[in-house]
Amino acid sequence: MSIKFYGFWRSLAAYRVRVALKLKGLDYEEIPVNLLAGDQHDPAYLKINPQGAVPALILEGVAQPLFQSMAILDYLDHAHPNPSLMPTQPADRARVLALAHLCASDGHPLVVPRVRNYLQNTLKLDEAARNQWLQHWTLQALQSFERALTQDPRAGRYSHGDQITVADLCLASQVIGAGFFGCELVDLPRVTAIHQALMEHPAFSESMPSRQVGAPTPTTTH
Ligand SMILES: N[C@@H](CCC(=O)N[C@@H](CS)C(=O)NCC(=O)O)C(=O)O
Repeated sequence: MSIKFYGFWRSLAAYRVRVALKLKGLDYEEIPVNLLAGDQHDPAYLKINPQGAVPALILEGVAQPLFQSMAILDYLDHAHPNPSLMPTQPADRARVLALAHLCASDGHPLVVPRVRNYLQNTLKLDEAARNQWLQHWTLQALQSFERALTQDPRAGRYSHGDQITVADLCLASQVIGAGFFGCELVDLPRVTAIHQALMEHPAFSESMPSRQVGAPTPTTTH
């Protein structure tokens, strides 16, 4: 089955999908959409993802492209159930989705390029104020995640026991964002420990932005 994965090296939402594709052992071709150059607004790309964002997936045998990372993860988990990225019990599923959405629905949307551009170009916030915004909302999601981990005995080596779930994909992407925006991860021991455990898995480490096509070399700033 051929899979075309529209991503971008530094996209946090694309990272989640890249990790899932690797965890499930699926071969894919990654097609970079340069978000810094505005390629997401190209009319041809808008036919693939009407939102003008990455990720998007085109699958052989599936009539329309898939978009929105959480929807893509849900598709992949149903179409390729091994290994599963969700627990089976309803209450456990609700917990995992709650953790995932802390990052994917509440933290991440506040720092995407279109929001950063609006802060800069429309609201005319200077760089210091923009950075304060990015750090504040990125850290707030991680602090909520930390509290949720601390308050629930179901956390384990990973966010939900010893099974890698969508909560972990979202957590890892949020921690990457924290790195991009210069957040200091203090007082987040559970988040930090789980992130370290995830990075020991090749699907997570090989998906890192710095290892993708288009990423700046270590001597270049971004
Ligand atoms: N909720 C969407 C977010 C998609 C999204 O905003 N992706 C960012 C990169 S992480 C993007 O492509 N942004 C383009 C822009 O803001 O112009 C998802 O999870 O797929």
